[in-house]
Amino acid sequence: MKKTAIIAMLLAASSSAAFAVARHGDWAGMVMGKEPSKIHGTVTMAAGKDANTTEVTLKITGDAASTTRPWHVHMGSCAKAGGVFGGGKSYTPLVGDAKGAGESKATLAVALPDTGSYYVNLHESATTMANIVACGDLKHDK
Ligand SMILES: [Cu+2]
Repeated sequence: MKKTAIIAMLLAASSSAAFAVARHGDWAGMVMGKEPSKIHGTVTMAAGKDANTTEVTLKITGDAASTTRPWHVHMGSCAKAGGVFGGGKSYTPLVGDAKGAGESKATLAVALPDTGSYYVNLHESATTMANIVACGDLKHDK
């Protein structure tokens, strides 16, 4: 009887530890380049440190050397584009290094959403925003 209770507690402790990496309610996705781009990456969206803020982290590799890519989380999906989420001014363009890798973070002045559809996109450049070089749908960890 007692042994069973201890085992149950240990199981509960180990499963909550596994969830510590991606918290309940977080969003995450894989970013893939559109031909001919070889971009690969990840995006995560989680509650920010301050109340009613959301922190987005974008990491990519495989881009052309030393590029600057405007990017945003948008509402919708890669297949069905929508508007920018959380205000376009919150996003600082991603500056890639000589190996085509880069990282950018954005803090949005909105609470982490619990519903909806979101995706991240990387635009070719500030002057060719209509050209999307990479995209990734975000999945909700419910
Ligand atoms: Cu965008």
